[in-house]
Amino acid sequence: MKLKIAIQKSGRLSEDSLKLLKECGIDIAAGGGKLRTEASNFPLEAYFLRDDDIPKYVQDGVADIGIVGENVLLEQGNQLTVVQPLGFGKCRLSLAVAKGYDYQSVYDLQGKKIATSYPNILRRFLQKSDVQAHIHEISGSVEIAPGIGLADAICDLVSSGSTLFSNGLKEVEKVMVSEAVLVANPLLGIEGKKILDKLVFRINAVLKSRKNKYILLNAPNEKLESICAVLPGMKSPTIVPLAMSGWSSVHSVVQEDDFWQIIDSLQAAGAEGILVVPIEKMIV
Ligand code: PRT
Ligand code: ZN
Repeated sequence: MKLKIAIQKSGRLSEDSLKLLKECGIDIAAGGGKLRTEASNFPLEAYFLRDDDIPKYVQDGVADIGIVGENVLLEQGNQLTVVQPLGFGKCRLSLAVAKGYDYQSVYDLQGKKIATSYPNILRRFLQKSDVQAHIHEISGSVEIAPGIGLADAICDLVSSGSTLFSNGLKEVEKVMVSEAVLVANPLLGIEGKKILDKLVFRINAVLKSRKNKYILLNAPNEKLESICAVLPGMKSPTIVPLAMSGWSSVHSVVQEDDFWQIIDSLQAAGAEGILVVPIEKMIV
């Protein structure tokens, strides 16, 4: 059996989805307008689809699993299992109004016209906020709606904010945050689940490695204790003596989030010759 995965054919999630699979050691020859292709070295068959179609294909069992933005999932309301977030395709769904608009609170949207491609998510947000507004559903170029008099506000995806900025808009409410997630058909059979578990194991190893760095440094032996106090390591740091007596090399793994703070503390504790290296896979 082969597990069937639905991936966005061409768009913001395509490259990162294929890159993730490649880093999991799965070779998929995409491109050339192909709709379907098989991995050469893993029991996986990829279907290339529009992102909006992915939840339905997985729901209907045409594909077993898929990679799609949480925004699309929530908008469509499918009953899929979210297996795990994938750390890319990060964005937020936000409300925005003209820059000059004196916006105070969500109640300023009462009775206003809001253009969006996400009517269901927006409707729920407005209901929760106890605001009645007119939702005008459009499928693309939402950001131009206020400028051409089609709407007073928009509700659209934002990542860098430059689209809003260049259209004279400002972000005023964050409706949801989103990233790409791996979804699965809840009725996936035992054999399919086994392949999925294998895939998830590899994905976790890749995602963990992206969040961590391998660090090597030299230190005089009398400073080792204070240096090790800063470095957690996977179990504890590795210490190897240097050829020069009285000195050691310390190896450890640090999280990207704490990275600069740890470097500062290490230098203060007497570390020298600090090297930081990317980790390719991390199995813990
Ligand atoms: O053809 P298909 O239907 O497959 O693709 P699509 O055009 O519908 O989707 P696509 O490729 O644009 O986006 C796919 C997914 O990427 C979305 O569903 C989100 O989960 C995720 N994503 C992440 C984004 C963005 N960031 C994003 N910035 N999707 C869209 N945008 C758009 C946004 O709509 C706006 O037009 O980018 C513009 C804003 O970007 P900034 O950087 O200027 O703020
Ligand atoms: Zn789409």
